[in-house]
Amino acid sequence: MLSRKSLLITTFMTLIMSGAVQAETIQVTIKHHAFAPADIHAKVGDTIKWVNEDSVGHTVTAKGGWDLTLPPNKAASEVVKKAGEFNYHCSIHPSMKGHITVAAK
Ligand SMILES: [Cu+2]
Repeated sequence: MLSRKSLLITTFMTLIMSGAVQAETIQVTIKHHAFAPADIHAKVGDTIKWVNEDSVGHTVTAKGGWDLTLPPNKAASEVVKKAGEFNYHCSIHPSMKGHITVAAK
């Protein structure tokens, strides 16, 4: 007979395998005026979280897409909704650039 604990584990594993816990969070750190990693791969439904570790503010700006403002030592995130290739930059420091490749689910 299954114990309560193994029943819980079985339920959890089933959830994972059924895809209910499939979406991932991908973290991009902003440090020394650069996105790291600058080039990431994600799937539709994933969350991208930018963490600003600089002492100045930055933005995550994509044409026709996101425009997130990140004050010093703050984070902001966005759920990826469509597949494709996306370039983004910081509107305060245009030399800061990032790239995201999003695969369909
Ligand atoms: Cu910046």
